[in-house]
Parts: sequence; structure tokens; C-alpha cells
Amino acid sequence: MSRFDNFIDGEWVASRSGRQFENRNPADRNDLIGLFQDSTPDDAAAAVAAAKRAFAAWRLVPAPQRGAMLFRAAELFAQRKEALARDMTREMGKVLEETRGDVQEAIDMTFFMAGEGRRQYGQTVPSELRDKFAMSVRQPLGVCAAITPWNFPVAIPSWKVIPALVCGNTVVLKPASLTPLSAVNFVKVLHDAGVPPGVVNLVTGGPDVGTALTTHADVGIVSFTGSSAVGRLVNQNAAPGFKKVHLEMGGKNVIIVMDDAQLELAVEGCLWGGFGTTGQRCTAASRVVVHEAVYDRFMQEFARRASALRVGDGLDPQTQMGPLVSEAQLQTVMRYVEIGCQEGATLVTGGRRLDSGAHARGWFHEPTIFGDVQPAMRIAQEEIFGPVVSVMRCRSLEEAVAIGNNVSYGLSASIYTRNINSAFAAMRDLYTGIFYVNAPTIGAEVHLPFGGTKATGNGHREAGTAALDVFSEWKSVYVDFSGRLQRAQIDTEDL
Ligand code: UN1
Repeated sequence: MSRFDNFIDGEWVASRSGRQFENRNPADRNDLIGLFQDSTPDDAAAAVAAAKRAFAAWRLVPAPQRGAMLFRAAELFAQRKEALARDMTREMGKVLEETRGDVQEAIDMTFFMAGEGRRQYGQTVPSELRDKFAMSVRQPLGVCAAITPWNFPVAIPSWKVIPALVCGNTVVLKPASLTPLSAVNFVKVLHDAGVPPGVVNLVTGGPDVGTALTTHADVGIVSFTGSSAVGRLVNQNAAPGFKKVHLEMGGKNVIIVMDDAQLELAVEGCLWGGFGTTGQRCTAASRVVVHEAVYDRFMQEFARRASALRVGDGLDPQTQMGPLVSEAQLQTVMRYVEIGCQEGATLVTGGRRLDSGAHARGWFHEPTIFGDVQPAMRIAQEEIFGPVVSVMRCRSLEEAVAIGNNVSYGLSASIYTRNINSAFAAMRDLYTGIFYVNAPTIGAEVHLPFGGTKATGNGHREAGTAALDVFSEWKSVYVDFSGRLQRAQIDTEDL
């Protein structure tokens, strides 16, 4: 039986609780992956203390040297890609092709951010006074608590930890309890790349650990990805201490299919956007709005293709869609299928749990499509985080955009059309953080900002150079070399 420890101050250590929790394969609950530390607030405090001590030296390591370490980490991620992907599929279920993509995202992010070691540009501006120099520089915030979800268990830690490090912060990572192995693998890469003890710490466990981190006086910034409900708690916990808080939360993303769309392409996009990662993405295309002129043709093909998807163990190369991550997630999906039926939507395909034969040991569900969905229905409003797509009709672009915007979330949206005017109008009018033309709502690249509006986020963006704004703050610096007191706004020279 493998037992995995926390990583604090460069050492693998057991929790003070003496307790562990199990990590099991969602495709086969008989497959016990290992035991992980069920940590306490004390463990979290020890990790914060280590990170605080390490910050004193880490902030002074020249940023290009921090970047050089991260270039090594990127190479190690690339070397270990296959092993990390296999571990990830085994612990959270998505198919191997996608877990390879998840690791690739971390590789890309790490190479990109390593380069920021030589940039992190500030501004130099002319002073309004003579013999005075004015500029702005980025400075780190101190200890960063990174709280990460199970659906992208290597990629999302990289979105947070890597930019935090290049900016000179130290980190305590608390991964979702469903994917601690990927977090262990992630931290090992950084350790092997030469990141010094205490600079990156890992504490596994439940909500107690999260609360300890988000309320700790020595944590300067919290970066969280997860549900909007938990994000609100994180925000509330962090508010009394005036911590900087970056939140990346739910989505109810829409694909609009216009009457002039390439239908085959739109169907492919909806399949990938709706059922990739078993629908467990914050960017998942869980809503599709189709022009009434092509609705029947679209639906026929979409349903045919969805029902043909092979559902199974993500490690099997034949599998196209893996299990749900946990029994609780499966139950949520089943509950929403019931809700959709009760609300009067048409169950076009799917709708059932798969639990016979090889499926009996895991948390499998059919790819499910509801048609004739009304925009106000719960299945069209609430994030399900599973393989359930709600399809609605529209009569015009304006109506489609209104439906698209009429949800509490605002992460990603897309339009399929061959009309450039429709594409630009939709791009301008859909109030989301990400927008696609003739592509599904998923597939963000690491060098552009990632995040959303409304209940999806709190105004920050990760990835791209926008991440530097999350993980650093500005210091404006004035150097007066006149040798006399010069008073800004007072000693104005007559022109
Ligand atoms: C998420 O859904 O939590 O754009 C992240 C995408 C991926 C990241 C998704 N690159 O779908």
C-alpha cells in the first residue's frame, strides 16, 4: 500500500493528525491508488511558517534565476508527461489523450512563465520635477495559498504556483482531495528542478485545511479555482485580513449555432465542448442555442454522435469519455437529469447511469442531451459539471445572445457562423471572459488571460501576463537626485 505525505520545508512529512484518506480510481473503485494525509489546521500552519521563512531568501533570488529553475521544471514535466498523465487518468478518470493535454498545459505554462523571469516589465515615466526619476516595479505578496480543483489537477496548479514563484512568492498548495497524487507529482517536479526547501509546500486534506490557509495572518494572497459556493466562502474568510483573493469559479457556457453555420463542424464542437472531460470543465459547453431553421438537422446529428461515444476506463485507448470523478458527482448528474425531465425538457439521448459489466465498478453515465429546453429551466441555468447538454432554439442572433447572457456565470461563449458580421456582433455582446468563433467553448491557451465575469470570477485573470497582476503588486519608486527638497504639485514652474 502506497502512503503519501505532505511536503513541508523540503521534507515529506506525515500529518500531525495521524489520519489518512483513501484515493480511489473512479473507473474502478476496487483500485486503491494510495493513502494521503488527512491534514489539520496545524499542518497548514506549519506549511505557512515554512513558506514565510523561505520567502525571505526567495524574494531576493534574481527573477531570471527563478525563471531558469522553472525552465528546468518545464523540461521535467515534459520528460514525465506520460507517467503524470497515467496517474491522472487513474485518479480522476478523464481519457489519456486529455490527461496528456493537461500535462502539456503545465509544460506550456511553465515555459511561458519561466520567460517572465526576464520580463515582468514595469514603467519608467518622466517626473514632473527636475532631476527626479520615476518608475514602477512589481513586488511579490509573500505567501500564496493555492487551492486547486480535481478536473485539471496538474494544469491548474501550474497556472497558480508557477507565476507565483516567478514573481518571488512562496506557496502552500492545497489540492482537491480527489486528486492528491497529481499534486504530489507536481511538487516533485519543482523539488527536482531545484526549487529550495519551503518555497513550495503541499498539504492535502479537507475544508479545514482550506479554511486554515484562507484565514492565516501570514498568507498574503489566495488563489482559488472551484465552485462559486466555495469561492464565496474563500472570499469571506480572506476579507477580514485584507488578503488579495483571486477566484476562478463556475460556468454555464454557451455555443450558438446559427443557420449559416457549417453544421458538421458545429456538431463536432458541441461534442468536444460538451462531453470532453466528461463535461467536468468550468469551460464545458453545457448549453447550445441553435437557430430554428437548422435545429432538427443539428439535433439529429448531435444526438447520433453523442450516443455513439464509447464510455469507459480512460486508460483504454478505445474510450472516448471516462467516468465522473466520484459517486457524489455522479449523483449530482443523475439528480439534474431528473430535474430536466420534471421541468418538461425532452430527453433526446442518454439520461442513465451505466452500471453493468465493466461499468459496474465505476461512476459512469451516458452522454446526455436535453432538447426543447427553455432558458429559465434549472438545467439551462445551473452548473451541472457532468455530461449533460441543454439545447435551446432561437429565431435570431439577438435572441441567441440574450439567452447566452442570461445566466449568472460568464466564463466562455462561442458562435458557429459563416457570417463575419454575426461573429463580431456576438464577440462584442456576449459578456464573458473568453470567446470563440467556429470553435467550442474549451481550449484556452496559456499565454492569454483566462477567467470570467459575474459569478465566474472576481475581476482577476490567470494565465498570460495577466497572471503577473494576480501574483505581484506594484511599487512606484521616485528617486530625487536634485539635492534639494522638491514638492510635487506645489513647486510648479511657471511655463
Ligand atoms: C477548467 O475547465 O477548469 O480551456 C479549465 C480549457 C482548458 C482549461 C479548462 N484549457 O478548457
